[in-house]
Amino acid sequence: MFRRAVCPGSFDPIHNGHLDIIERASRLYDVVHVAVLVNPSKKGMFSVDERVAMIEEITAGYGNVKVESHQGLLVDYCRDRDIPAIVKGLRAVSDFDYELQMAQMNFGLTGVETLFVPTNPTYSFQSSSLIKEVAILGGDVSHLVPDLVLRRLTERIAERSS
Ligand code: COD
Repeated sequence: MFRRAVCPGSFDPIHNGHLDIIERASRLYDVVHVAVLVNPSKKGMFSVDERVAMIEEITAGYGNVKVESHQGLLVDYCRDRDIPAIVKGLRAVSDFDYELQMAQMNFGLTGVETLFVPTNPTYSFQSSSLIKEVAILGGDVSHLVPDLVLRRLTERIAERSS
């Protein structure tokens, strides 16, 4: 039986901190699902399809990563695909309270486990929202995101300002 896990998130857009967790999960599990969760009340910088396409291209070399979007509860995504584990990166104590609540809620709903991976300190300050803010205001984010994401971010910001 394949050992499966899911790395869920908004990934708007994916950055090097996310990628570090996905790569580490891909060494621990036979198949890693990356689930781009749709939040209908939140308009992102990138559409969900654009996020999925970027992550697919960036993770293609890992060989065991499957990228999909999902609208609804994460536990339903896991149940429909027989995924017993959710892998999350923990950046700091400030992440812990909310992540613990979600882990306990998800376990209570269907028994799915959550495993926390301590973030690599190199990436612990990274978040998609800060990266977008810095990029929009003209700062250099080239060391924080994969090259493909940097190109798409630059294009999107140029489109919006034209
Ligand atoms: N380094 C390492 N890991 C990181 C970093 C970093 N710098 N930043 C983020 N991460 C990891 C974290 O594990 C994070 O959870 C994940 O990457 C995704 O990050 P984001 O910012 O893209 O995504 P979030 O935090 O918006 O994702 C929240 C979810 C979409 C996972 C959550 O809201 C959810 O499960 N929604 C589905 C609906 C649902 O089931 N709700 C009930 C929850 S109990």
